[in-house]
Amino acid sequence: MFQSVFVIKGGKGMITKKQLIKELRKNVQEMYAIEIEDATEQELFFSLGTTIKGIYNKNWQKTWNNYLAEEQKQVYYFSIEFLPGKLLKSNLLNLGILEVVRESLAEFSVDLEDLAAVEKDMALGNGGLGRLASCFMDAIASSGLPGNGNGIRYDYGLFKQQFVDGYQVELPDEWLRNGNVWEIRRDSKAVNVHFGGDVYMQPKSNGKLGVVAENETILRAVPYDTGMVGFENGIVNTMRLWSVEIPSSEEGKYRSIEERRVFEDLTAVLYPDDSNARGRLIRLAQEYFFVSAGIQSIIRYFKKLNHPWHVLSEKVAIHINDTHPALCIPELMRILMDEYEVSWEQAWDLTSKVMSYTNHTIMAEALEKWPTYLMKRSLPRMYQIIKEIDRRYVVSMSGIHDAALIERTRIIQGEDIHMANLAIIGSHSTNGVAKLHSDLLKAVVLHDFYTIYPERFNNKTNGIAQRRWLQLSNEPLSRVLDETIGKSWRHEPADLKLLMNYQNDPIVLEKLAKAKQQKKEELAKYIQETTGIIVNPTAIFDVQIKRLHAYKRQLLNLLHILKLYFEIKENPQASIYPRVFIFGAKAAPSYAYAKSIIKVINEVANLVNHDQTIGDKLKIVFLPNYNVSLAEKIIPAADVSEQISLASKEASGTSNMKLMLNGAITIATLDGANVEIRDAVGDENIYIFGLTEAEVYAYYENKNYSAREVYETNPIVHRVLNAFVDGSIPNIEREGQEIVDSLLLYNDEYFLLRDFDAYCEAQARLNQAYQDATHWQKCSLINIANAGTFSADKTVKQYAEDIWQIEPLFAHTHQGR
Ligand code: NBY
Repeated sequence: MFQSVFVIKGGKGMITKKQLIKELRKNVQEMYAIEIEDATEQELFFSLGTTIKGIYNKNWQKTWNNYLAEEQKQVYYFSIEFLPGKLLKSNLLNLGILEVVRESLAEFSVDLEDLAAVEKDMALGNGGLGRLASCFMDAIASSGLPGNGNGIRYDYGLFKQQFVDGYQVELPDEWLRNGNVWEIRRDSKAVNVHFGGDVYMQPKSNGKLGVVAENETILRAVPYDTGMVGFENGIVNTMRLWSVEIPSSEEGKYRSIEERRVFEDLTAVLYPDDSNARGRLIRLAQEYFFVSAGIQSIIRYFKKLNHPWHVLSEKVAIHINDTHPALCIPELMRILMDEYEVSWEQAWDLTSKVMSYTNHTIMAEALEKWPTYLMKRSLPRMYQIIKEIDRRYVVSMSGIHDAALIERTRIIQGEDIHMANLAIIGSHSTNGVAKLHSDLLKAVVLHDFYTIYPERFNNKTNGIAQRRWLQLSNEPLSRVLDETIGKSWRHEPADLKLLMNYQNDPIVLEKLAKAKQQKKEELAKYIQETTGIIVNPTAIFDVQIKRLHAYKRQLLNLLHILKLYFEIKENPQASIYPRVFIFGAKAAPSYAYAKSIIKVINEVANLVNHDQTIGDKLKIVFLPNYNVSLAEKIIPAADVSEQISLASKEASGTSNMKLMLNGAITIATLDGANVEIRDAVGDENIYIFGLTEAEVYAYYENKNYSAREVYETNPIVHRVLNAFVDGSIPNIEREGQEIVDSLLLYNDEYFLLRDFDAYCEAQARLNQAYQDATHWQKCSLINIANAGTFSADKTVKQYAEDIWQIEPLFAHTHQGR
């Protein structure tokens, strides 16, 4: 029975150069009726992708057959966003054939890097939340864990960003235009999803009450599967993304093209908002669509195993990534009750055992609420079940907890359905994404629930896939690590710790500096090619990359830059080490204030970069269209990592971990995972500044912050703010005023002015420290050495043990790697 698992092999030696070229040649011939030598890059990329897929398909089948044969418990990670980026090199690395393929292509004078660049980023996510889901997919497969992704195959991913006159312009992301070589469409696994209509109860022939639905709109959910290749372990898991189609039986039912369009376009675009939960009908329909399709396919799988229902929670775990998939809870209830006549009590018991939920934010505007009328109208059966969950919740808590507490925690309040409340009540686990964040959930945001269900709350600090964020994106550093500490870190990120033994070794420090320099030169070249700006590659590369949001305080960074600018102008002799400030950030298209900040950064860049008196001392580069692929270029070249959100607002952050792993030194507030980074590297190896979370809350409590007072009493703040409205910065009449108003008129919601001096002071220390190259390099080494603790492999193992109760495939067969 365990036989087949032994056949699974991964890693080096999987295929020889000769075999690979033979396969590739065959594919080019079959797909395009030409020879490798005559193929365009595009054709070659697709043929190579097909070849690679052919290599892992057997393992994909075997992995699946083993899960089936062993009936292993599986986790299904439901996420409305996945952000894998490009897959070619990641698949090659994980299959252990990166070098073989590189060398094979070289025989035809083809550079693997050029081919890899042909692939379009798969950008079906906004930012941290979506990228985390993809790091987890990589880590789950690489840890040999039985886990699958479930999401939406958007026709258009996150918009492409361009700057026109310094303004953000959004263009559609046509990532599927040339086809997607990695996906497999599975018509045989398509399911129907029902919307709207009238739902009521009626006695069935067996006398029991049954649910009858009339006038529903029925849509077809077609799955497209992508293999998630584990790192040198022969495992290939599945990310299943659903696409909408109109079933042929329904064709005639639409009254108008407009009406049809709404449904046809259900999976057309990703909502580009990473912070505001907007109550849009289509968004709700998207949520239900992938939830219902996913749960149906899970139940179909479970039925195959032929077990009684009470075994469900021993075979299946369902993870709800933020509240967007929270309808998993009523949908599983519906299927169990309506389709299989399971009692409410048993269905509820199973549902809460199966479900778990991660919260990614404390920002009130991001907490999802749906108007009851919308739920009632578009998903009437969901509404009925949610109402009943809510009713039973209130009844079960009465007499145990006081009425006010129950009112504050129930699901339906006034005209709204609170999705986080549904997710917490209907699951057995709620976790935050960094220690501080999880503590704040317990103490503040979800405190009421914590008093009711203390045992459900736990922390799972985020992690990153070091395969993509170090092995793939930073080959020079990876080589230095191999030479210095051996290669075990490639499988076991914790082994990066071995580097600590070399913190005083001048040769190693020198090698690390060289590796960094190489990546800085590559980035400098890219900057010149894409923006025309010439930067000095020996300057400090100071990086802030993340979505544009007021709480992340890109504006604080800009205030400091302006301070430096004025200082240099006044005193060209000032001892400021040359610095390049690099930004990458998209603003939600509807987020006007964030867009104003982009405009202002671009105008300041324009002013400073063209100022002859400044020269090389200060350059500002806002790279357009920040995405996974651009992150892979920027992060390895960074000297400084800006993590300057207002304490308590950033749930975790993950770019902080990626930058640290690549030897950047962090300047940060004690927010999110920055706190744990500080604990890992020690106070001497990070620049911490600003209000703590407790001080921020004290201000809220005492309501005694006055931004205007800072402005009136701090001459530098005065000077810098005036520049926004006195014409010193050209072309920002409207935006400059808007920003000054937000700071002075509306009292600076995110305490930029309060933290300004502390930030500048930390920046000055950093500037000083950089000039002692050995000291800086040692600090950088210590950051790299301690970054292993933020590995996604470690994080998903914690989820697997504490929340999902799943085991690696190899644990079952007692087969080590
Ligand atoms: O999740 C991010 C957090 O801001 C970041 O601190 C954390 O590291 C990361 C992973 O845990 N949250 C995030 O990316 N959120 C979204 O993208 C998002 C998207 C949509 C909506 C809300 C948030 N929405 O309301 O529709």
